[in-house]
Order: sequence, then C-alpha cells, then structure tokens
Amino acid sequence: MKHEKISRAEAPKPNYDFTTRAIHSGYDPADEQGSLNPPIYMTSTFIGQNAEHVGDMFAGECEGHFYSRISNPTLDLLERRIADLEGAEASLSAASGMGAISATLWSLIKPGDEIIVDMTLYGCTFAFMRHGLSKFGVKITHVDMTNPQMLNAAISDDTKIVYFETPANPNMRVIDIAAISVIAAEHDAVTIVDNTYGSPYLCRPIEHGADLVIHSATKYLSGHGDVIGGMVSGKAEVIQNIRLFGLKDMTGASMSPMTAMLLMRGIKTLPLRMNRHCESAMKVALWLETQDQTSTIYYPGLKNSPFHDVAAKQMSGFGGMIAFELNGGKEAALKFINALNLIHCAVSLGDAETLIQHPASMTHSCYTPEERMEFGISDDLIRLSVGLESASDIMADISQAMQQL
Ligand code: 4LM
Repeated sequence: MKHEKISRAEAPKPNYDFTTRAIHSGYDPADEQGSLNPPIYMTSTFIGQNAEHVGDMFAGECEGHFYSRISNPTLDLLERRIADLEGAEASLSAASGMGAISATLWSLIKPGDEIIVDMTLYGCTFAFMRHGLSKFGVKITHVDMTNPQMLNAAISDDTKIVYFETPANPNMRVIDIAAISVIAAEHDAVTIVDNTYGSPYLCRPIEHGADLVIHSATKYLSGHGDVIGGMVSGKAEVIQNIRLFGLKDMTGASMSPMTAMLLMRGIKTLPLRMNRHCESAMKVALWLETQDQTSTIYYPGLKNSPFHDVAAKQMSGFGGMIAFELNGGKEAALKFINALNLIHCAVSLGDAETLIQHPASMTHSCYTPEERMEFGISDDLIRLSVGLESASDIMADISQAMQQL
C-alpha cells in the first residue's frame, strides 16, 4: 500500500541551533512515507523520463540524478546538512578525505600555479602536494602561517591557493583563519582550510573568511571508526565545478550512499561527542603537564600554549587531540605505546575509542626524514586522540604505561 505524504501544518521554521540542525537539517520524514531515518538510495544509476530528459541532465539543462558517481539523493541530503552546519552554500561528498582534497585541487589548479601551504600537514596531504602535484608543474611553497606576516611576504600573483589545517595534524599548530584569509583575498588566492581536527561544531572557517572547508569525514564527523569519507564545502559555483570536473572526471572517488547514511547517524551526536572530547582532552592535557615523564605537551587549551589565544578566538572548544613528547625520546615513546592496555595503537582519530600513534613512523612517514626535520615533526612526538571513555580510566592507563619506562 502506498503511504500518502503526511501533511504537516505549514509553520515557518525557527532558526534552529547547531545541535538541532545536526539531527534534522534538510530532512522531513513526511517526504519519505514517515520514515524517521532517510532511506538509503542504494543505486548506481537513475531512470530518466525519456532519452531527451537524460540527455538534458547530462547537458546540465535540467536538474536530477543520473549516475551516483556524480550525485545521489542520500549523498545530496548529507551534503545539504554539512553545508548548513558549515555555513556554506553547498557541499560535496567524496570517498575519503584524500578524495575530497584531490578532487578540489585538481579542479582549481593548472601547471605554473603556486599553492602556499603551512609547515605542517597530514602526511598524505603533504605527499599529494609535495611529491604528487609538484610533478605536474605546480609549485608548492611552505610558509609558517602561524605568523601571517610570513604569508604576506611570500604570496604573489602566481599563488592560486593558500591551504592549511587548523589545528594541524600532528603538532597542534593553530592558524588565524581570518588573518590568513584577508591576505589571500588581497591576492585573489582561494583559502582552503582542513577543519578535520575542529569539526564544524567547534569551528566554522567560512565564518572567518575562508573560501573552502575540507574534512576527513572519517574522523569526528563519523565518530565511530566505521567509514572512510570526505567533504568539501564552499560557494555553490565552486562546489559544482569540483563535482563536475575534479570528482566526476579526475578522481571518480565518490562516497557510497551507505557511508553517507552512517555519517548522518554520526553527525546527530557530533555536539555531544565534541563536548565530551574537549572536556576529557583538557583534563588529560592538564594532568600530563604534571607528570615527570613528559617533556612537552601540545594542546591549545593549555594557557601556556602559544596558540591558546588564536584558538580561543576562532574555536568554541579546543578539541580532543593532544600531542606530547616524553623524556627519553623515540625509544621511550614506542615503549610507552606498547605498554598501554585500554588505549589502542592505531592511526585515525576522533573515534569513541582513545587511539594513540607515532606520527614519524605512521601518519607522517610519507615525509622523508629530512622533510620531517624541516617541518618540525619530531621523531619523539606521540599523538593521542582522546576518546569518549572515562577520562580517569584514560589517565590511569597512561600512568601505568609511564611507570614502566
Ligand atoms: C590520521 N588522517 O591522521 P582520509 N586531513 C586530515 C587528516 O588527518 C586526514 C585526512 C585529511 C589520518 C588518517 C590515517 C587533517 C587523515 C585524509 O583518511 O582520506 O579520510 O582523510 O590518522
């Protein structure tokens, strides 16, 4: 029996808070036979009304879905929800964070262009640019963007993109989005911020002047370690260009509708999870400072962090990621990681489970040792993604492992 569309009183929609929009934005169960959760459109292709209609969709002369590499109703809902949460006109989903980054950059650059990036990037983003794009005649220039004046000195008419992560993976550098975006705009360069560490709950770079925001949705947006995905958000025209060129023709790395559904489930609890990640990470960072075995703690929530003020200005919390070094260097770091019981040694981050890893030999091993030295990723650094377990259990596990050093 066909379920008639449920009729609802036509009331103007209030301006809902972020937390409410993370659950409801873009979806009305009345449109889907009352289904509380949106259906998953598990289909590769779509049947048009006739040959002319399908042709018109291909020509961009009428809207509609015709192949799921390009668009799909489940992806569309996720994309509209993320755009709403980021304060962007539009969003695009991709098969991974790297899929979002590569589709974006393939769409916006050509040989001879320059991309200015910060000193520190996630290992594969660094490799894609420095070892990959540079082979195609794109110039990659590293600038310490924690000092916006350094960007001012380096930027030129050849600079097409200014790209950074904040907080940066793995060493928690925080970059002033507003200050960098102003300088980039003066030179007609596009500012792209990787907001994976912050999540749109803690930081919305577009509100601070950025043009595009990228996520590894694998991390906090998912929150449950069960998907790989990526998102890019910005002006509708730019996103459409990335969809129809970078995604459709250059990478083909589209998200699965099942992944989109799991991401929407994760995003419903993003605010709750982020509050808890922030609260526990602050406790762990403060406690780590009091331990004899630690030498340096990198967490912008700490008052003595050089990035505390800029983080407080543009983020509503300091996030769940901490980096630190132990007395005893790399040897102590690996011994410590191996002595943990509750905390798992794994790459990735933002999950319910606390994860720990050694960037120099894991996430940032695609930098050469010389590059790691040049860009300030020490061999001693340990990265901790503080999960949702009890903070005292996390600290007790760290404490027992430190006592074994
Ligand atoms: C990790 N990170 O650090 P996909 N941007 C940032 C990231 O941290 C990552 C990506 C993009 C880690 C993966 C193993 C700031 C990934 C790339 O992994 O392609 O979804 O995202 O542990």
